[in-house]
Amino acid sequence: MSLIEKPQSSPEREAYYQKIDKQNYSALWNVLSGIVTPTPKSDCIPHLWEFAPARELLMEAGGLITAKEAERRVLILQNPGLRGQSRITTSLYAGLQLVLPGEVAPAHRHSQSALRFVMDGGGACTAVNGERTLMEVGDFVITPPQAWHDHGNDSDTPMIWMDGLDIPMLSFFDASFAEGLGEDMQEITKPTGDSLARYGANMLPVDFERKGLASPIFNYPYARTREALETMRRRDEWDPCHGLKMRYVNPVDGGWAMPTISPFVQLLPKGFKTAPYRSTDATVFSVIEGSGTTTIGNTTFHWKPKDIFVVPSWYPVVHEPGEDAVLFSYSDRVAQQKLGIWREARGDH
Ligand code: 1HN
Repeated sequence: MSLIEKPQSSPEREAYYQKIDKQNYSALWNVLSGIVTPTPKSDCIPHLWEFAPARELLMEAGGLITAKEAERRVLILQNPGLRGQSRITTSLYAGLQLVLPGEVAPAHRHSQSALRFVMDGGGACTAVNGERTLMEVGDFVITPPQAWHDHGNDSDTPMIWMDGLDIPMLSFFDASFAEGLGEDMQEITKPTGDSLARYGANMLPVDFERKGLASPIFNYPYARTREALETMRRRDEWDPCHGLKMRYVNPVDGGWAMPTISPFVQLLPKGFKTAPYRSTDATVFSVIEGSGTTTIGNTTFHWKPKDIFVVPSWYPVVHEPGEDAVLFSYSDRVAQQKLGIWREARGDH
């Protein structure tokens, strides 16, 4: 038996395989090398989506269907190696959502976790669990599993954000539940800014009891994030593979902000070239500021603000910003870590 080579065929063996197939068996020795591989093998391939053409296509959709009729007016980012599967990596979904001025995306809830990463426009709102938040470019917003959520745009500009969901993960586990509220908007029971004040100011209510695994903060505003990065950079401690990379946390326990998706933000200063890095969590990147290149395996992608690119599991990655750059990213690292399977390698091995 070999992990790498498939045994040779013979007429007797083929007859045997046909016989066992009829009884719902198959021979492990014929498939072993394909299912237990020496290193990760994925149909997910590296790819970059430029923002400008995506925005044009979204605006065209804006003339074809309302947010309400569509439920969510979203263009799914299809990984070219996983077409037709509504996924950007094997375990994660990504889409670009447009909400036009005056529109609402009606209230619903589902077992999938969602993140929003705001890309274009400003001043649209999302409501989660009875609280509304204004969304600005660069904000990272969470919709926890089974939380009622609806979106509205009272501003005078179209608003576009990236949605990141764990849809493929939940479908792998056959654990999808979803329902509509039957109303456009849920009832608002809390003042805007309540959760950020209550849970995001280095304090917690004295008798706080957690509900669920997601962070009780649901908007991590970019203004705060950016200021923190700018203050930290003065110490000039750069990780060779990541520059200055932070993870968004749940203040309740210091763990990840979401139960199934790991969100990150990193600053890469001008002139910095990262050392090769790979990890088993395929990662979706969205450029917030700056331009540069990222080499994923043998392919080099040129990026600028609002572009999105995907790094599959175990591909070596090298970032080379042409100017100070800030990248948002998300992956399934938290899920892999909970299962004890996450792995990384630094440098050229
Ligand atoms: C969803 O609820 C949203 O709330 C966006 O904005 C995209 C894709 C699939 C399933 C639910 C949203 C979604 C989604």
